[in-house]
Amino acid sequence: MFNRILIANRGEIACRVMETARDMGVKTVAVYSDADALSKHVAMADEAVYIGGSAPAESYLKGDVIIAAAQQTGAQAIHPGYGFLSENPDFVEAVEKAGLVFIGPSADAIRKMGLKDAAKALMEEAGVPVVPGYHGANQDADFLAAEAEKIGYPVLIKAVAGGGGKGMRLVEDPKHFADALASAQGEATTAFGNPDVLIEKYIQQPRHIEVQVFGDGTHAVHLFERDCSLQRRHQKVIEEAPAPGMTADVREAMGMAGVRAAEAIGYKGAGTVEFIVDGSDGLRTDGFWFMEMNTRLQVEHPVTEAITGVDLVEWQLRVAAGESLPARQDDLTISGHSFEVRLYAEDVPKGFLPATGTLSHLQFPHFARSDSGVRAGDTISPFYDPMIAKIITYGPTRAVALAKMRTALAETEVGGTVTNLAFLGALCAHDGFSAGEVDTGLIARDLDMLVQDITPTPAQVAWAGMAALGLDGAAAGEVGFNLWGPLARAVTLHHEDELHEVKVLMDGPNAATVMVGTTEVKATRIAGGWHFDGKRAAPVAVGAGKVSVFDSYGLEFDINDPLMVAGDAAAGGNVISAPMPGLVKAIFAEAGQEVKEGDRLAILEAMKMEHSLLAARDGIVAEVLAQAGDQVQEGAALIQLVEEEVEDAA
Ligand code: MV4
Repeated sequence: MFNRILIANRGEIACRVMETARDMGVKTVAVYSDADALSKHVAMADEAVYIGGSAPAESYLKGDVIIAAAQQTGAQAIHPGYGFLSENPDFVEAVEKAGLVFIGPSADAIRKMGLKDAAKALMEEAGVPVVPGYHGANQDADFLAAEAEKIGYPVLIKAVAGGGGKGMRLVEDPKHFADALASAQGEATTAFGNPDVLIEKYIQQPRHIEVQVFGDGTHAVHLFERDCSLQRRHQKVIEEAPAPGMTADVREAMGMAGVRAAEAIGYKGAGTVEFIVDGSDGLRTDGFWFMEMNTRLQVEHPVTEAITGVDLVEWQLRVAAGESLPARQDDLTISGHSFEVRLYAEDVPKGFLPATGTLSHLQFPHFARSDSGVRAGDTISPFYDPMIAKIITYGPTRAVALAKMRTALAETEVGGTVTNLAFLGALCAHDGFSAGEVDTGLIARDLDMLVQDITPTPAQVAWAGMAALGLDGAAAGEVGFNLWGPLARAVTLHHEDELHEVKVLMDGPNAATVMVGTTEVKATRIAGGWHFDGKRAAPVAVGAGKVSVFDSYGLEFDINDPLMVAGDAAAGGNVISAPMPGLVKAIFAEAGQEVKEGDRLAILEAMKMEHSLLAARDGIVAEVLAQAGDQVQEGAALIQLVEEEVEDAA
């Protein structure tokens, strides 16, 4: 076994790998970027090496810098995690050339699965079912149209270099084929620099079922299937194992197809063979087809671990260190059922917009596995995937595992950012999903029902207001006698574009009258804890200008700080500041320049989007305080305007 490995990744997967390495007595080396200097994966590692700037291209994608870090710390092997360099064959070759072990497949195996058309041809040869279609070299439009006729409509045009649905076109009628082909080729050229496409029979009501495989470079075993049909725009939301409705013979057929796929390319390590499955009429041994192979450990591997009892990272380390496969196929069995949800910092009602924030509070469920790369106090930055945690439950049956997930989600508390918790809760309570009716269209079909704008109740707003004012002290006397009396205290809270005016009048140490707008709410303290309508108030957390009430899967309020508002008003729009942390992409102003209200003065890139920053008034630029390429914090002043004379200034 290795003495020391380097983990070329960050976040939850870096932490996940380190946990197993630690259990196996293997020392760990973390690498980190500027944004991650204080992060959990750095704290967990035995040592950590700084590798560059926050943008992935400046750090986690720098293969040469990472290899140098491994050599400098005496690491013998590199675990790539998922994403970043995990499926980059050039990186694998560079690692091996440096005399290190890549914990994963060979460069050759990765390349063989990299191009969809070549991979499909190879799989067909290996006896793995592939979707009926054309995946050859002839890209002539008339030829492809003739192939589409042979396959039979509806057909799907896919980019050979594609993935995640990019460059994909559904054609239901031959008269639309030529246009769809041209548009798919155009998108493929822009996205991948390769216009080539393949044509497939379109599978109606598809399910996504994947087989976990594990190879030693020659032989492979499978660790059964996962169902990842619950997706939104090709992003997995909930995964489970085993697949609902799976039968012994379909499982055997899919498992063996996965093994043939892995052995055909001499696969070493953990991999996943994805199948598209016709879900229109139960599962059939002739109703699944190879889609692609992911040549890495996947995000959703914990559900397989739960039902097989195998630690897949332990297997990865053992096989990479030269041991033979830890189990034979006949030794592997499954029992029970497992679910995984992906908890994200995102604004679901705003179209699942990625969110950022400092986690003022973080509590994971007591009776579930939580894989996370963040702790309370950590920041979800705009540079990386905003996943907060994966929550995994296990039970003897699907119904029990799902009920445990509902409880686990209700127990989860995240303060300091909005999350998709309520969305996950709604999914886990969805009747069709509960009944095991999973398909890739479920979320889109029922989106309105799953995404509900949560309107906080007056009691919840009152409680948030009390917390914002520091009047939520649990112990009697904490509030202080000076605070209760005839004087009302007021605060304004924002929740999803709604403003809430809250006035709190302390009627005594154990009673308060709270006005939420024009609604009166009574709060009483019983045995030290505040109650509304006889019900104990939910936990709250206050921090960084926000109040989080851990009720209804978490309500996030922004505190409208009267000092800040006063400051803004006094500034009279003198300063253009960053509304969130991000990267300055461009500045369109220079000192002395005249600007008009609404002029675009800068572009800030944050949360995978560009935000235009506009002049709040007419004026003259006094000073430019940032330049393109700067990483800035929330609130950082970027452009200063010349002070305006304020008429009513004292
Ligand atoms: C398909 C399909 C139907 N028929 N291929 C979407 C992403 C890419 N990896 C494959 N995808 C699909 N390929 C044929 N021949 C439907 C999809 C598809 C899908 C597949 C898996 C999981 C979610 C999906 C959502 C929409 C479409």
